[in-house]
Amino acid sequence: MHAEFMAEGMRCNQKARRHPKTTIIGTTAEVNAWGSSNPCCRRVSVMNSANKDQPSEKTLKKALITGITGQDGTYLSQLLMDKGYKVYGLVRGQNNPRIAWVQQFVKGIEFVEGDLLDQSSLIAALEYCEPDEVYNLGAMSFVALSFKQAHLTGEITGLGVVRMLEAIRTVNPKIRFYQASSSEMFGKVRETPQNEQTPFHPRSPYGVAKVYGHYITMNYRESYDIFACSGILFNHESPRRGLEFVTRKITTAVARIKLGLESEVYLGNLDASRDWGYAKDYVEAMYLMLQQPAPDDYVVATGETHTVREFCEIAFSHAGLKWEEHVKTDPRFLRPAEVDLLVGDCSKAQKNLGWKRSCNFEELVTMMVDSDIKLHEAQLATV
Ligand code: NAP
Ligand code: F7E
Repeated sequence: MHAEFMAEGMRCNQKARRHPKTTIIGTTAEVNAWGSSNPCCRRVSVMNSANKDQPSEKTLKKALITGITGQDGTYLSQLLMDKGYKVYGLVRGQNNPRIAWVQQFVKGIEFVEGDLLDQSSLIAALEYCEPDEVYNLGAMSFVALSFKQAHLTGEITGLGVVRMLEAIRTVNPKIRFYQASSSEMFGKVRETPQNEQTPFHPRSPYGVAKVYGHYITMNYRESYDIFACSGILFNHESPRRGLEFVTRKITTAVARIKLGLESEVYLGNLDASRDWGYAKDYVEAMYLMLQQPAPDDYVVATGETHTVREFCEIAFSHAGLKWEEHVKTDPRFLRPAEVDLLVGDCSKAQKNLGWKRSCNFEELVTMMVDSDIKLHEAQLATV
Protein backbone atom coordinates (compact mmCIF):
# COMPACT_ATOMS: atom_id res chain seq x y z
CA MET A 1 0.00 0.00 0.00
CA HIS A 2 2.78 2.34 0.99
CA ALA A 3 4.77 1.58 -2.13
CA GLU A 4 1.66 2.11 -4.24
CA PHE A 5 1.25 5.53 -2.67
CA MET A 6 4.82 6.44 -3.52
CA ALA A 7 4.49 5.29 -7.09
CA GLU A 8 1.43 7.44 -7.40
CA GLY A 9 3.44 10.36 -6.04
CA MET A 10 5.95 9.91 -8.83
CA ARG A 11 3.24 9.99 -11.44
CA CYS A 12 2.07 13.28 -9.99
CA ASN A 13 5.55 14.69 -10.24
CA GLN A 14 5.55 13.96 -13.94
CA LYS A 15 2.35 15.89 -14.21
CA ALA A 16 3.98 18.83 -12.49
CA ARG A 17 6.77 18.83 -15.01
CA ARG A 18 4.23 19.50 -17.68
CA HIS A 19 2.68 22.34 -15.68
CA PRO A 20 4.68 25.39 -16.72
CA LYS A 21 3.62 27.66 -13.85
CA THR A 22 4.25 25.16 -11.07
CA THR A 23 7.46 25.52 -9.11
CA ILE A 24 8.08 22.38 -7.15
CA ILE A 25 10.82 22.96 -4.67
CA GLY A 26 10.08 21.81 -1.17
CA THR A 27 8.36 19.36 1.07
CA THR A 28 7.22 21.47 3.99
CA ALA A 29 4.88 24.13 2.63
CA GLU A 30 1.80 21.97 2.23
CA VAL A 31 0.33 23.77 -0.76
CA ASN A 32 -0.85 21.29 -3.27
CA ALA A 33 0.36 21.90 -6.79
CA TRP A 34 -3.00 20.95 -8.28
CA GLY A 35 -5.27 22.04 -5.44
CA SER A 36 -6.27 18.41 -5.24
CA SER A 37 -7.06 16.26 -2.24
CA ASN A 38 -5.39 13.34 -3.97
CA PRO A 39 -3.00 11.94 -1.33
CA CYS A 40 -0.29 11.38 -3.91
CA CYS A 41 0.07 15.12 -4.30
CA ARG A 42 0.71 15.78 -0.63
CA ARG A 43 4.42 15.14 -1.01
CA VAL A 44 4.78 17.80 -3.65
CA SER A 45 4.55 21.33 -2.43
CA VAL A 46 4.76 24.76 -3.92
CA MET A 47 6.80 27.64 -2.61
CA ASN A 48 4.47 30.52 -2.51
CA SER A 49 5.66 34.08 -2.25
CA ALA A 50 3.68 34.63 0.97
CA ASN A 51 5.72 31.98 2.74
CA LYS A 52 8.74 34.06 3.77
CA ASP A 53 10.02 31.55 6.35
CA GLN A 54 10.99 29.04 3.72
CA PRO A 55 14.33 29.31 1.94
CA SER A 56 13.97 30.76 -1.54
CA GLU A 57 14.43 28.62 -4.60
CA LYS A 58 17.71 30.40 -5.29
CA THR A 59 19.29 29.61 -1.92
CA LEU A 60 18.05 26.04 -1.57
CA LYS A 61 20.70 23.64 -2.87
CA LYS A 62 19.38 20.64 -4.75
CA ALA A 63 20.92 17.21 -5.05
CA LEU A 64 19.96 14.19 -7.11
CA ILE A 65 21.07 10.83 -5.70
CA THR A 66 21.11 7.64 -7.77
CA GLY A 67 21.11 4.48 -5.67
CA ILE A 68 18.82 6.20 -3.16
CA THR A 69 17.34 2.82 -2.16
CA GLY A 70 20.74 1.44 -1.14
CA GLN A 71 22.62 1.65 2.15
CA ASP A 72 24.57 4.81 1.30
CA GLY A 73 21.59 6.52 -0.35
CA THR A 74 19.70 6.58 2.95
CA TYR A 75 22.61 8.05 4.94
CA LEU A 76 23.58 10.58 2.28
CA SER A 77 20.03 11.83 1.76
CA GLN A 78 19.65 12.43 5.51
CA LEU A 79 22.98 14.23 5.70
CA LEU A 80 22.08 16.52 2.80
CA MET A 81 18.63 17.26 4.16
CA ASP A 82 20.14 18.13 7.53
CA LYS A 83 22.28 20.63 5.64
CA GLY A 84 19.17 22.17 4.08
CA TYR A 85 19.26 20.50 0.66
CA LYS A 86 16.25 19.55 -1.35
CA VAL A 87 16.94 15.89 -2.13
CA TYR A 88 15.71 13.98 -5.15
CA GLY A 89 16.19 10.23 -5.35
CA LEU A 90 16.32 8.37 -8.65
CA VAL A 91 14.38 5.12 -8.50
CA ARG A 92 14.14 2.49 -11.17
CA GLY A 93 11.40 0.08 -12.04
CA GLN A 94 7.72 0.16 -11.56
CA ASN A 95 6.50 0.58 -8.01
CA ASN A 96 9.95 -0.10 -6.49
CA PRO A 97 9.32 -1.73 -3.07
CA ARG A 98 12.57 -0.31 -1.67
CA ILE A 99 11.03 3.18 -1.54
CA ALA A 100 9.05 2.15 1.52
CA TRP A 101 12.26 0.82 3.12
CA VAL A 102 14.02 4.17 2.56
CA GLN A 103 11.11 6.03 4.08
CA GLN A 104 11.56 4.20 7.38
CA PHE A 105 14.79 6.15 7.78
CA VAL A 106 14.39 9.39 5.84
CA LYS A 107 11.35 11.52 5.19
CA GLY A 108 11.04 14.24 2.60
CA ILE A 109 12.93 12.81 -0.38
CA GLU A 110 11.24 13.43 -3.69
CA PHE A 111 11.51 10.32 -5.83
CA VAL A 112 11.93 10.59 -9.57
CA GLU A 113 11.85 7.78 -12.06
CA GLY A 114 14.99 6.82 -13.93
CA ASP A 115 17.40 4.04 -14.67
CA LEU A 116 21.14 4.09 -15.27
CA LEU A 117 20.46 1.83 -18.24
CA ASP A 118 18.27 4.45 -19.89
CA GLN A 119 19.90 7.63 -21.16
CA SER A 120 16.71 9.56 -21.83
CA SER A 121 15.39 8.96 -18.30
CA LEU A 122 18.58 10.48 -16.86
CA ILE A 123 18.26 13.57 -19.04
CA ALA A 124 14.60 13.92 -18.04
CA ALA A 125 15.49 13.54 -14.34
CA LEU A 126 18.13 16.29 -14.55
CA GLU A 127 15.78 18.59 -16.45
CA TYR A 128 13.12 18.09 -13.83
CA CYS A 129 15.26 18.30 -10.67
CA GLU A 130 17.72 20.97 -11.85
CA PRO A 131 20.24 19.75 -9.26
CA ASP A 132 23.40 21.54 -8.18
CA GLU A 133 24.96 18.20 -7.33
CA VAL A 134 24.54 14.62 -8.54
CA TYR A 135 25.74 11.71 -6.40
CA ASN A 136 25.99 8.57 -8.53
CA LEU A 137 25.60 5.74 -6.03
CA GLY A 138 23.52 3.49 -8.27
CA ALA A 139 25.24 0.24 -9.23
CA MET A 140 24.99 -3.51 -9.37
CA SER A 141 27.22 -3.57 -6.31
CA PHE A 142 27.41 -7.21 -5.21
CA VAL A 143 30.79 -8.58 -6.33
CA ALA A 144 29.75 -12.26 -6.19
CA LEU A 145 26.74 -11.64 -8.45
CA SER A 146 28.86 -9.68 -10.91
CA PHE A 147 30.59 -12.95 -11.91
CA LYS A 148 27.20 -14.38 -12.87
CA GLN A 149 25.88 -11.20 -14.51
CA ALA A 150 29.03 -9.70 -15.97
CA HIS A 151 27.38 -8.01 -18.94
CA LEU A 152 24.62 -6.40 -16.88
CA THR A 153 27.17 -5.25 -14.31
CA GLY A 154 29.15 -3.56 -17.07
CA GLU A 155 26.03 -1.84 -18.35
CA ILE A 156 24.87 -0.48 -14.99
CA THR A 157 28.03 -0.05 -12.93
CA GLY A 158 30.30 0.95 -15.83
CA LEU A 159 28.32 2.46 -18.71
CA GLY A 160 25.73 3.90 -16.31
CA VAL A 161 28.41 6.40 -15.27
CA VAL A 162 28.97 7.72 -18.79
CA ARG A 163 25.22 7.92 -19.33
CA MET A 164 24.92 10.19 -16.31
CA LEU A 165 27.94 12.25 -17.32
CA GLU A 166 26.52 12.68 -20.82
CA ALA A 167 23.21 13.75 -19.31
CA ILE A 168 25.05 16.35 -17.22
CA ARG A 169 27.02 17.57 -20.25
CA THR A 170 23.77 17.91 -22.19
CA VAL A 171 21.54 19.46 -19.54
CA ASN A 172 23.92 21.56 -17.43
CA PRO A 173 27.70 21.01 -17.34
CA LYS A 174 27.89 23.13 -14.16
CA ILE A 175 26.32 20.33 -12.10
CA ARG A 176 28.86 18.89 -9.66
CA PHE A 177 29.22 15.10 -9.93
CA TYR A 178 30.26 12.45 -7.40
CA GLN A 179 31.14 8.95 -8.63
CA ALA A 180 31.08 6.05 -6.18
CA SER A 181 34.39 4.40 -7.04
CA SER A 182 35.54 1.41 -5.04
CA SER A 183 38.56 -0.23 -3.40
CA GLU A 184 37.60 -3.29 -5.50
CA MET A 185 39.47 -1.49 -8.31
CA PHE A 186 42.76 -2.26 -6.49
CA GLY A 187 41.93 -5.99 -6.51
CA LYS A 188 45.20 -7.90 -6.57
CA VAL A 189 46.93 -5.09 -4.77
CA ARG A 190 50.19 -3.68 -6.08
CA GLU A 191 51.09 -1.98 -2.78
CA THR A 192 49.86 -1.77 0.80
CA PRO A 193 48.24 0.42 1.95
CA GLN A 194 46.45 1.59 -1.19
CA ASN A 195 46.23 5.29 -2.04
CA GLU A 196 45.05 7.46 -4.94
CA GLN A 197 48.21 6.63 -6.95
CA THR A 198 48.11 2.84 -6.50
CA PRO A 199 47.62 1.09 -9.87
CA PHE A 200 44.37 -0.81 -10.39
CA HIS A 201 44.14 -4.58 -10.89
CA PRO A 202 40.44 -5.45 -10.57
CA ARG A 203 39.52 -9.07 -9.87
CA SER A 204 35.82 -9.16 -10.73
CA PRO A 205 33.45 -7.86 -13.42
CA TYR A 206 32.26 -5.41 -10.76
CA GLY A 207 35.81 -4.15 -10.18
CA VAL A 208 36.41 -3.83 -13.91
CA ALA A 209 33.17 -1.85 -14.36
CA LYS A 210 34.16 0.48 -11.50
CA VAL A 211 37.55 1.10 -13.13
CA TYR A 212 35.71 2.21 -16.28
CA GLY A 213 33.46 4.48 -14.20
CA HIS A 214 36.48 5.93 -12.46
CA TYR A 215 38.39 6.73 -15.63
CA ILE A 216 35.40 8.10 -17.51
CA THR A 217 34.73 10.44 -14.57
CA MET A 218 38.33 11.65 -14.77
CA ASN A 219 38.01 11.97 -18.55
CA TYR A 220 34.90 14.17 -18.39
CA ARG A 221 36.63 16.34 -15.80
CA GLU A 222 39.65 16.79 -18.07
CA SER A 223 37.75 17.03 -21.38
CA TYR A 224 34.71 19.14 -20.50
CA ASP A 225 35.75 20.85 -17.29
CA ILE A 226 32.95 19.16 -15.38
CA PHE A 227 33.34 19.28 -11.59
CA ALA A 228 33.57 15.50 -11.32
CA CYS A 229 35.08 13.67 -8.33
CA SER A 230 35.56 10.00 -7.52
CA GLY A 231 35.55 8.73 -3.99
CA ILE A 232 37.54 5.50 -3.82
CA LEU A 233 35.68 4.14 -0.85
CA PHE A 234 36.76 1.03 1.00
CA ASN A 235 34.14 -1.33 2.45
CA HIS A 236 31.65 0.50 4.64
CA GLU A 237 28.90 -1.17 6.57
CA SER A 238 26.01 -0.39 8.90
CA PRO A 239 22.79 -1.88 10.22
CA ARG A 240 21.32 -0.89 6.81
CA ARG A 241 23.79 -3.00 4.83
CA GLY A 242 22.27 -5.45 2.35
CA LEU A 243 21.86 -8.99 3.69
CA GLU A 244 23.99 -10.42 0.86
CA PHE A 245 27.21 -8.77 2.09
CA VAL A 246 29.31 -10.77 4.52
CA THR A 247 29.12 -8.41 7.51
CA ARG A 248 25.34 -8.25 7.58
CA LYS A 249 25.08 -11.95 6.75
CA ILE A 250 27.13 -12.63 9.88
CA THR A 251 25.31 -10.19 12.18
CA THR A 252 21.91 -11.46 11.03
CA ALA A 253 23.07 -15.02 11.67
CA VAL A 254 24.30 -14.07 15.16
CA ALA A 255 20.89 -12.59 15.97
CA ARG A 256 18.99 -15.60 14.65
CA ILE A 257 21.27 -18.08 16.44
CA LYS A 258 21.06 -16.12 19.68
CA LEU A 259 17.27 -16.16 19.49
CA GLY A 260 17.16 -19.88 18.71
CA LEU A 261 15.91 -19.45 15.15
CA GLU A 262 18.97 -21.07 13.54
CA SER A 263 22.08 -22.90 14.63
CA GLU A 264 24.68 -22.27 11.94
CA VAL A 265 25.74 -20.06 9.08
CA TYR A 266 27.68 -20.96 5.90
CA LEU A 267 30.40 -18.64 4.66
CA GLY A 268 33.14 -18.67 2.01
CA ASN A 269 36.68 -17.36 2.44
CA LEU A 270 37.29 -16.56 6.11
CA ASP A 271 40.83 -15.31 5.42
CA ALA A 272 39.81 -12.36 3.22
CA SER A 273 40.90 -9.08 4.84
CA ARG A 274 38.96 -5.87 4.45
CA ASP A 275 39.23 -2.27 5.63
CA TRP A 276 35.75 -1.91 7.12
CA GLY A 277 34.32 1.47 8.16
CA TYR A 278 30.92 2.90 9.08
CA ALA A 279 28.74 4.03 6.15
CA LYS A 280 27.43 7.09 7.97
CA ASP A 281 30.98 8.45 8.22
CA TYR A 282 31.70 7.72 4.56
CA VAL A 283 28.79 9.70 3.09
CA GLU A 284 30.19 12.77 4.84
CA ALA A 285 33.32 12.40 2.70
CA MET A 286 31.17 12.27 -0.48
CA TYR A 287 29.53 15.55 0.46
CA LEU A 288 32.86 17.19 1.36
CA MET A 289 34.40 16.28 -2.02
CA LEU A 290 31.76 18.30 -3.85
CA GLN A 291 32.28 21.37 -1.61
CA GLN A 292 35.98 21.81 -2.48
CA PRO A 293 37.30 24.60 -4.73
CA ALA A 294 38.51 22.05 -7.31
CA PRO A 295 37.44 18.52 -8.22
CA ASP A 296 39.69 15.61 -7.27
CA ASP A 297 39.70 11.92 -6.30
CA TYR A 298 40.07 10.66 -2.75
CA VAL A 299 40.58 7.37 -0.92
CA VAL A 300 38.24 6.98 2.05
CA ALA A 301 39.19 4.22 4.48
CA THR A 302 40.05 3.50 8.10
CA GLY A 303 43.65 2.35 7.58
CA GLU A 304 42.96 -0.90 9.47
CA THR A 305 42.31 -4.32 8.04
CA HIS A 306 40.54 -7.31 9.57
CA THR A 307 39.69 -10.79 8.33
CA VAL A 308 36.20 -12.19 7.94
CA ARG A 309 37.18 -14.58 10.75
CA GLU A 310 37.93 -11.66 13.10
CA PHE A 311 34.56 -10.16 12.22
CA CYS A 312 32.93 -13.47 13.21
CA GLU A 313 34.89 -13.66 16.47
CA ILE A 314 33.78 -10.24 17.66
CA ALA A 315 30.20 -10.56 16.41
CA PHE A 316 29.53 -13.94 18.02
CA SER A 317 31.33 -13.19 21.27
CA HIS A 318 29.37 -9.93 21.66
CA ALA A 319 26.23 -12.09 21.78
CA GLY A 320 27.84 -14.56 24.21
CA LEU A 321 28.38 -17.20 21.50
CA LYS A 322 31.44 -19.12 20.25
CA TRP A 323 31.85 -18.53 16.51
CA GLU A 324 33.61 -21.88 15.90
CA GLU A 325 30.46 -23.72 17.01
CA HIS A 326 28.25 -21.99 14.45
CA VAL A 327 30.30 -20.90 11.43
CA LYS A 328 30.73 -23.49 8.65
CA THR A 329 32.31 -23.03 5.27
CA ASP A 330 30.77 -23.82 1.91
CA PRO A 331 32.66 -23.60 -1.40
CA ARG A 332 29.52 -22.12 -3.02
CA PHE A 333 30.48 -18.83 -1.38
CA LEU A 334 33.99 -18.75 -2.84
CA ARG A 335 34.59 -16.45 -5.83
CA PRO A 336 36.31 -17.31 -9.12
CA ALA A 337 38.95 -14.70 -8.24
CA GLU A 338 39.31 -13.19 -4.79
CA VAL A 339 40.59 -9.88 -3.43
CA ASP A 340 42.71 -11.11 -0.54
CA LEU A 341 43.60 -7.95 1.31
CA LEU A 342 42.53 -4.32 1.24
CA VAL A 343 43.67 -1.50 3.47
CA GLY A 344 43.45 2.15 2.52
CA ASP A 345 45.59 5.21 3.11
CA CYS A 346 43.13 8.08 3.52
CA SER A 347 45.67 10.77 4.45
CA LYS A 348 44.70 12.95 1.46
CA ALA A 349 41.03 12.96 2.51
CA GLN A 350 42.03 13.71 6.08
CA LYS A 351 44.27 16.57 5.04
CA ASN A 352 42.23 18.18 2.21
CA LEU A 353 38.70 17.42 3.33
CA GLY A 354 39.23 17.38 7.08
CA TRP A 355 37.46 13.99 7.04
CA LYS A 356 37.75 11.55 9.91
CA ARG A 357 35.86 8.48 11.01
CA SER A 358 33.78 8.35 14.17
CA CYS A 359 33.55 4.61 14.70
CA ASN A 360 36.15 1.87 15.08
CA PHE A 361 35.94 -1.74 13.93
CA GLU A 362 34.70 -3.23 17.19
CA GLU A 363 32.08 -0.50 17.61
CA LEU A 364 30.86 -1.13 14.07
CA VAL A 365 30.54 -4.89 14.56
CA THR A 366 28.76 -4.60 17.90
CA MET A 367 26.43 -1.87 16.61
CA MET A 368 25.37 -4.17 13.76
CA VAL A 369 24.88 -7.17 16.06
CA ASP A 370 22.80 -5.14 18.54
CA SER A 371 20.68 -3.76 15.74
CA ASP A 372 19.99 -7.19 14.24
CA ILE A 373 19.11 -8.68 17.61
CA LYS A 374 16.64 -5.84 18.20
CA LEU A 375 15.19 -6.22 14.74
CA HIS A 376 14.61 -9.94 15.18
CA GLU A 377 13.20 -9.52 18.69
CA ALA A 378 10.72 -6.99 17.33
CA GLN A 379 9.76 -9.35 14.51
CA LEU A 380 9.27 -12.21 16.95
CA ALA A 381 7.12 -10.02 19.18
CA THR A 382 4.67 -9.43 16.32
CA VAL A 383 4.26 -13.15 15.50
P1 NAP B 1 23.67 -0.90 -2.51
O1 NAP B 1 23.08 -0.90 -1.13
O2 NAP B 1 23.90 -2.20 -3.20
O3 NAP B 1 22.70 -0.01 -3.45
C1 NAP B 1 22.82 -0.01 -4.83
C2 NAP B 1 21.80 0.95 -5.40
O4 NAP B 1 21.92 0.98 -6.83
C3 NAP B 1 20.36 0.58 -5.09
O5 NAP B 1 19.67 1.74 -4.71
C4 NAP B 1 19.82 0.09 -6.43
O6 NAP B 1 18.45 0.35 -6.62
C5 NAP B 1 20.62 0.99 -7.38
N1 NAP B 1 20.61 0.49 -8.74
C6 NAP B 1 20.88 -0.77 -9.18
N2 NAP B 1 20.72 -0.83 -10.51
C7 NAP B 1 20.34 0.39 -10.94
C8 NAP B 1 20.00 0.95 -12.20
N3 NAP B 1 20.00 0.21 -13.31
N4 NAP B 1 19.65 2.25 -12.27
C9 NAP B 1 19.61 3.01 -11.14
N5 NAP B 1 19.90 2.54 -9.91
C10 NAP B 1 20.27 1.25 -9.81
O7 NAP B 1 25.04 -0.09 -2.55
P2 NAP B 1 25.74 0.80 -1.41
O8 NAP B 1 26.46 -0.11 -0.48
O9 NAP B 1 24.78 1.79 -0.88
O10 NAP B 1 26.87 1.52 -2.27
C11 NAP B 1 26.61 2.73 -2.97
C12 NAP B 1 27.58 2.86 -4.12
O11 NAP B 1 28.92 2.85 -3.62
C13 NAP B 1 27.54 1.74 -5.16
O12 NAP B 1 27.84 2.30 -6.41
C14 NAP B 1 28.66 0.80 -4.74
O13 NAP B 1 29.12 0.08 -5.86
C15 NAP B 1 29.67 1.81 -4.24
N6 NAP B 1 30.57 1.34 -3.20
C16 NAP B 1 30.09 0.74 -2.08
C17 NAP B 1 30.96 0.36 -1.07
C18 NAP B 1 30.45 -0.26 0.20
O14 NAP B 1 31.27 -0.84 0.92
N7 NAP B 1 29.18 -0.12 0.52
C19 NAP B 1 32.33 0.61 -1.23
C20 NAP B 1 32.79 1.23 -2.38
C21 NAP B 1 31.90 1.61 -3.36
P3 NAP B 1 17.27 -0.76 -6.63
O15 NAP B 1 16.51 -0.56 -5.36
O16 NAP B 1 16.46 -0.38 -7.81
O17 NAP B 1 17.92 -2.10 -6.75
O1 F7E C 1 32.62 -9.66 0.77
C1 F7E C 1 34.25 -12.77 1.77
C2 F7E C 1 34.24 -12.40 0.31
O2 F7E C 1 30.43 -9.37 -0.35
C3 F7E C 1 33.70 -9.32 1.62
C4 F7E C 1 30.70 -4.14 -1.90
O3 F7E C 1 30.08 -3.10 -1.19
O4 F7E C 1 32.81 -3.72 -0.81
C5 F7E C 1 31.83 -4.72 -1.07
O5 F7E C 1 32.41 -5.79 -1.80
C6 F7E C 1 34.67 -10.49 1.71
C7 F7E C 1 35.02 -11.10 0.35
O6 F7E C 1 31.95 -7.36 0.07
C8 F7E C 1 31.29 -14.75 2.39
O7 F7E C 1 34.82 -13.42 -0.49
C9 F7E C 1 33.40 -14.87 2.84
O8 F7E C 1 36.39 -11.39 0.33
O9 F7E C 1 30.79 -8.37 1.95
P1 F7E C 1 31.34 -8.70 0.62
P2 F7E C 1 33.03 -7.07 -1.07
O10 F7E C 1 33.11 -8.16 -2.06
O11 F7E C 1 34.30 -6.68 -0.39
C10 F7E C 1 33.41 -3.15 -1.98
C11 F7E C 1 34.40 -2.09 -1.54
C12 F7E C 1 32.42 -2.68 -2.97
O12 F7E C 1 32.66 -1.73 -3.70
C13 F7E C 1 31.25 -3.57 -3.21
O13 F7E C 1 30.19 -2.86 -3.84
O14 F7E C 1 34.03 -11.53 2.44
N1 F7E C 1 33.20 -13.72 2.16
N2 F7E C 1 32.23 -15.52 3.00
C14 F7E C 1 31.90 -13.60 1.87
N3 F7E C 1 31.21 -12.65 1.23
C15 F7E C 1 29.87 -12.80 1.12
N4 F7E C 1 29.15 -11.84 0.52
N5 F7E C 1 29.22 -13.92 1.60
C16 F7E C 1 29.89 -14.94 2.25
O15 F7E C 1 29.29 -15.92 2.67
